[in-house]
Amino acid sequence: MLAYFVLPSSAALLSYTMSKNRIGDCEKGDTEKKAICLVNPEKNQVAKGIVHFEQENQYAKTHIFGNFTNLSKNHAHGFHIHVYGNLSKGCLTAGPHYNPYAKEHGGPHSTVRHVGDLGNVFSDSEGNASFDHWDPQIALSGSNSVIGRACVLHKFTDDHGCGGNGESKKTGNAGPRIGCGVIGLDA
Ligand SMILES: [Cu+2]
Ligand SMILES: [Zn+2]
Repeated sequence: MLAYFVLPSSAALLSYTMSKNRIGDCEKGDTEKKAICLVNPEKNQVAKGIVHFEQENQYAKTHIFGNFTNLSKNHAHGFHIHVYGNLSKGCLTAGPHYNPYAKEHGGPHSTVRHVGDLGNVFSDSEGNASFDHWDPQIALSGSNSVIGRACVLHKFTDDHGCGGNGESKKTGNAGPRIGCGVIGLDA
């Protein structure tokens, strides 16, 4: 008699727990996701790059790494994720920095930042650069997903919001957009 009352309720609890955290036998979001952004030069510009994104699950930091060529020599170029993947009028139609929480602009390690703030890409004496960063805010699924948005490379250096003017808190004074691409899913 006791078992009759206990069993259904534990079964209900178990099924509740399972439906909350699981889809079938799989934990929600436990599959690794990968994405790629081919950075192509804006009109009359030459900078290019390839950037990879890898996230083990939706709660993990996203590994963002890649290479750039034809940059200004020995220079820091601002690099961000902008909100739209629309490049119909070049990098301009990618819109502002991806900022789902309506915060001020910052650097990749700032507490207050746009989700899309990736800081700078640092070039060597030949204008080549590699980029390698683990990001706690950028995601490849869920509400902060950057899939279908754009990665944008700038002419000037991102001041991480420390430039002491209004533009610094919006764009980091990174200046014109010299290259961009859409972030798409990768195998
Ligand atoms: Cu930007
Ligand atoms: Zn920003």
